[in-house]
Amino acid sequence: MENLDSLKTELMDAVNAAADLAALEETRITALGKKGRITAMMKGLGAMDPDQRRAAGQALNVIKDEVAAALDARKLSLEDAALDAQLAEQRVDISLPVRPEQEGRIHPISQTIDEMVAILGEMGMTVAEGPNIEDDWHNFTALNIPFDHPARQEHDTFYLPGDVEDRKVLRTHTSPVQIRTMMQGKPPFRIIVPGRTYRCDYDATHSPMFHQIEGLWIDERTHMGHLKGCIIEFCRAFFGVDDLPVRFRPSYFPFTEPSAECDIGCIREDGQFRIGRGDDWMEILGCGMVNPAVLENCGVDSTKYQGFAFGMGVERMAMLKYGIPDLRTFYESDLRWLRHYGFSSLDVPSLVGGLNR
Ligand code: 2U9
Repeated sequence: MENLDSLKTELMDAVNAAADLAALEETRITALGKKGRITAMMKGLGAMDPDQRRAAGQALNVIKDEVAAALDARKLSLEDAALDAQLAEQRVDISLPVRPEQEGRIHPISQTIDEMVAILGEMGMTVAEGPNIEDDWHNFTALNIPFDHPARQEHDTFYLPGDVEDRKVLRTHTSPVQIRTMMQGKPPFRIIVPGRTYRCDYDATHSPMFHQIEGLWIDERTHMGHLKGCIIEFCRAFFGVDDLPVRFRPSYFPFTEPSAECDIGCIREDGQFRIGRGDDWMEILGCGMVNPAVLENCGVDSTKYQGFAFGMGVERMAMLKYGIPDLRTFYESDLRWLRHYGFSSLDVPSLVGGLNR
């Protein structure tokens, strides 16, 4: 039998001297492994007489526990040190400014949608999404758009190849998402639907792909007063003019009854206009109370539920707010244009943090 005290001292010294986890594992094997020093001594107990064996066995067990505990403690401290070293080595200097040439910009379309979502979200509306490729029923029929309506004509709408009876269409508005939401869920509905829409049109004020945002609010007692309050509040928050004049003119859409177009106050000077004052008006969106026929098409009981809807073009709203004169520049991917009109990714629009005004 080795001298137990000197064995313990030797093993403890080796544990404390282990410089890394690999060296510590070597020490563990030397002490406690199958052929380790303590294990070998345990095996040697069998050759002793019973009294010696009991005393030596107890002493060995104490040393074994102490060495095992020291190994565990050293392992933890080496792991901590390894983690500290890794963190120090991989440290990111967050105070380092972004290199100007790598700084991205938020596109004015995304910025405008984010601002609209911030305002309408604050009123309790949540964003809904749906497919860009639709069927005739969701895009037209469910919305009470008659078969002979001009919007259905080939030269206004992008149809995908296929049988005329069940051909697919690039959605001409985001309204099919409201149809899908109502068919899948239960009222009340309070949703906004931003997204891409497609119409066969191309000139300085029309693009074959453009963006819309639409809203739908359906509940048991929602009325025209709620529609007006929501739209007036939205226009004032979006343009950042607290007393912005807003008016509603009667109009017609198949999916709303009654329907209205909404204008905001502006003044035109030398071909330029300023929003918020003056005696002129500018049309910005369409709205109305959802036609009961549309609710019934979606399985919503129109004797119990009613509500309003509205829709507007995102590009048009962005052009008005940010003074962007030509629609086509939105899609040209010109980085100089984006650096001029784009927004910092760090300025996330919110009513508390502030919309860009
Ligand atoms: C459902 C019921 C009603 C959405 C509405 C308008 C009026 C409207 C145009 C504005 C400019 C589209 O981008 S634009 O050309 N939109 O005037 N949209 S009410 O009404 C709905 C939608 C879905 C189920």
